[in-house]
Amino acid sequence: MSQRILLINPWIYDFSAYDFWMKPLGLFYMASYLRKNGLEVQFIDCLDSGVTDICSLGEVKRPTRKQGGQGKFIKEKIARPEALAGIPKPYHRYGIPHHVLSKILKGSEKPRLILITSMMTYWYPGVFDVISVVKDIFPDVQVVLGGIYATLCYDHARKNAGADHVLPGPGERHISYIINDILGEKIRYVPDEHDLDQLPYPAFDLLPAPEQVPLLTSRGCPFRCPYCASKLLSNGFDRRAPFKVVNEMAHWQKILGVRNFSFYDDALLSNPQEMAIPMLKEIIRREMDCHFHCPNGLHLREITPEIANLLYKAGFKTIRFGLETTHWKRQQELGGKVDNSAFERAAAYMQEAGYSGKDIGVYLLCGMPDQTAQEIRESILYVHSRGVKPILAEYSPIPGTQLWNEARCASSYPLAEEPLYHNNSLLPCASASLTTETYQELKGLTRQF
Ligand code: B12
Repeated sequence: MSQRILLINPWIYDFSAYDFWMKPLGLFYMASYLRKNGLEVQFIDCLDSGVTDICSLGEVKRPTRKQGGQGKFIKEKIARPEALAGIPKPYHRYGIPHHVLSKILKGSEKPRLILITSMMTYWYPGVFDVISVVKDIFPDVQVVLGGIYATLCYDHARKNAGADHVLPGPGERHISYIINDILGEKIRYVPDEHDLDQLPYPAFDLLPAPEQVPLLTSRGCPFRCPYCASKLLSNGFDRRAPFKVVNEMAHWQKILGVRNFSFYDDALLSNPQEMAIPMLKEIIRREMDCHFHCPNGLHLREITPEIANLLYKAGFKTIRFGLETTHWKRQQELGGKVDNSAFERAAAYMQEAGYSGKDIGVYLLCGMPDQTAQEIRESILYVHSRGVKPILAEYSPIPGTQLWNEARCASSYPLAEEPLYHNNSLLPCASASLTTETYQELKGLTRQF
């Protein structure tokens, strides 16, 4: 048996999926802690989009990719799980073909341990399938499952995943257990999950041909939005030193030649004197010549003319703001982070800084319990009227969040029994006025921009 630890990013099984700068950042952090402890690692990316020679191993069509690290995944139509049998929409496996994973595993030496990550709670079938493939090929190698699904649906994962260990929460907490107790090795390095500047860089060198790499300037979030699971995933709000974040960008630019970076932070702009302003000034001072993408949404209340100008000059290309709704009452219910005047100011400052309206996407929640189609329509029209682009963010109910009980009552699906029903494309908590037809009409309205 080799001394290698195998890390796997599993398939996505869903009705639709698109690669918006997606990378398994948590798994790459785990890989770097294992290396710091003297262990060898191997990485298999089931979501490889065919940019590497994985494509040549199977008879797969190369998916269309866009410059900068986004694009389509390889996909194959598969049967819907029984719980979704009544949904008349095609269902797919996104990522490398099934037989390609088996082929790669069969061609690999038996690893000492296998670590698998997980993302959306409703993507668990892809995780389970990977576990069953690895168990078929390496029946006596222990499998450890972690990540977001494993944390938010711990009992479900323990009962059904087929993993030997399910470790919820930040992986930093489990490194000693993995190394001492599972591998029986002596631990040399224990990461401190709150001291982010001391953590080794995620092991992105394991990516064969990265188009982009994700960055985290912080863990956790200072806000407590009732629909969000952030505090269940990492409590508190820890930040790195802004200069060290820029050092990391320069490192990847030099080592991997990447010029595109995506931010995965929950609150990148919060308290901007502390992070955004010094970081942006440093990017500009060093003339980094990179492109930055913020698919996860920025807090528009923090936008001032100075920040808008810095974002533009630093090369922030993909701007997404979280507005949620333009209805005052719901804005208050969702924590009062933003109001329409803050949105109007931010939209104007960004356009004055040089952004065109189509560069600025504004996320609007859609399908919240009790949310009428009319509220969503008015929000879309309001965003349009300020010359920027509305984007619907379909609500996904998450166990343990403040809204969970309300979501369960509002839904006709048994959300607590079956995580597949958390799927945002089912609009599982939509009110009666948000029918499939109305939703399609609203989607069309967003595109009329
Ligand atoms: C960045 C992000 C995205 C990115 C993609 C990220 C990716 N990796 O692919 C983008 C912007 C594309 C995205 C999209 C969406 N997202 Co999102 N996203 C996040 C976010 C903010 C960060 C995830 C992350 O990478 N964190 C950083 C890494 C370091 O943390 P991590 O992966 O959790 O890893 C740690 C641990 O989990 C653990 N770990 C991880 N792997 C392993 C493995 C082992 C073996 C072990 C032991 C430990 C371990 O250790 C790691 C280090 O501590 C989370 C919220 C959050 N705070 O986590 C939401 C979150 C996951 N997203 C969510 C949602 C709702 C969505 C959308 C549906 C939003 C929408 N309405 O459109 C879409 C769906 C995308 C789709 N259908 O294609 C929900 C989850 C919903 C659910 N039911 O599961 C979350 C939790 C936010 C929320 N609302 O609460 N998202």
